[in-house]
Amino acid sequence: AFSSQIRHFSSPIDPSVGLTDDQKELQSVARAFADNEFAPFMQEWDAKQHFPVDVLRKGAELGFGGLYTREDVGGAGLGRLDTSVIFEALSTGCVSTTAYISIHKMGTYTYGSEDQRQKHLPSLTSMEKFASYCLTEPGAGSDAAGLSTTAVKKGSHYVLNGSKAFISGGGDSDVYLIMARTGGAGPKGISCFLVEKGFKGLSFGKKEDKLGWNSQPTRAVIMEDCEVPVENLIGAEGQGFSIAMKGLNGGRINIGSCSLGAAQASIEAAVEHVKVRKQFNQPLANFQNTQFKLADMATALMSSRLMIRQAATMLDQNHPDVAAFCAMAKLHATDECFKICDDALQLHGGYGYLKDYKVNVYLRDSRVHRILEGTNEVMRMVASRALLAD
Ligand code: FAD
Ligand code: 2MC
Repeated sequence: AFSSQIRHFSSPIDPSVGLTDDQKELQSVARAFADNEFAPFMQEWDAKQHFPVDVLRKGAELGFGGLYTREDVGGAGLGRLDTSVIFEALSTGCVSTTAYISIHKMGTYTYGSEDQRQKHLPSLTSMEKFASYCLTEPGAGSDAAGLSTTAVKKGSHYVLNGSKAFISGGGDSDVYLIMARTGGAGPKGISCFLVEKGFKGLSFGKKEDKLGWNSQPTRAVIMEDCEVPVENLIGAEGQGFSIAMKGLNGGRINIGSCSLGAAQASIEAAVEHVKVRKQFNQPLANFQNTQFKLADMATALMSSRLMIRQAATMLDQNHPDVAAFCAMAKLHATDECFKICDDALQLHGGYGYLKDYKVNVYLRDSRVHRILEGTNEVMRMVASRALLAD
């Protein structure tokens, strides 16, 4: 499905450096889609809190709805490094919309049976239906294994009670991958369920008003004696936390990739601005502060991209330390790229603070990447535990 002209950049922040010809091709298709379908509308979607369902479906025609899902159910069958390259390119056009595609993918990511795959995945990879990933609760954010939503088996159904907080796509999605407790306290007592919109006892909270990520809705997901057929249990009872964590390793790479795209686009915007804007009778680009700032931003983008791509490769290779690699890459890339967006805004002066300019959207959208998919403090926890393990 992927075909387009390869785009040639000539710049020290060229994101195609080191990629294979196939990956460069995927990248140029994604960047063209971002330039044509996302970028012209990003600010309007942000201002109006518009969820661009039609554009997402158009992207699914190119394979974006199931990038690393197998081809038998409509996926593109790509690897995690390929996917990272695509998410980075898409994010240059709209971080928030790209990040939703990643979360949809996490909701689609299933260790389910062949029957479950064939039943649910074709309509998710085509984005005819949308998916959400539901781990966080009001009382269990960083301490995800402390979740208290319960699932009790009664005949042919599990009955779920509890609520999930901050669910991306919540209310609009058709399918909810929900972690709930079937056993005792801690991670081993958690199971994973596929809950469909319309199931009795499933409802949603109000749409949250957010600093960024405005092109996708966020709502609480509420279960009150919600009846879920036993065939919608994903994997076996007790495997839910492991399924959730494995999904998050890839999610953390994807979110880091979205930060790379925000940083790339912010640097591109800053470079353009400082060449044109004059103060003290010369372009801002003439000042050494501007030059050194841009050099530092490019260096930070490069180190972030290398870490994200290395971790994505570790994920492709199923490396035993993959959780720590993904955590360290997410920590570094999301912190550094947020700073790059902030520096780009600073180089724009007062104009950067105006919503007419895109840099403030990249800044607001990428701020939350330091919080969700595990806060950057939790990333330090994951990395240090791996370092100190016996
Ligand atoms: P808390 O856990 O209360 O943390 C508050 C602060 O305390 C943080 O700085 C944290 O790092 C720190 N802290 C906590 N414990 C420790 C510790 N032991 N040591 C040091 N510091 C600590 N979740 C989903 O399941 N699905 C989604 O689709 C989803 N989408 C989201 C979309 C948005 C826009 C947002 C904002 C959140 C989303 N989340 C989602 C939830 C997100 O994953 C959580 O917000 C995040 O994991 C942090 O949990 P918390 O908000 O409860 O913060
Ligand atoms: N990959 C694979 N396995 C993992 C893992 C990972 N990233 N993280 C933990 N595990 C395993 C761990 O190895 C252990 O397995 P075993 O018992 O076989 O040894 C099991 O899970 C339990 O782990 P811990 O003993 O470390 O459990 P603890 O409760 O102490 O800490 C912690 C777990 C803090 C790492 C986990 O709760 C966490 O990641 N919290 C952050 C939650 C989070 O990321 N939420 C994001 C929600 S989604 C979102 O924000 C979106 C926008 C979609």
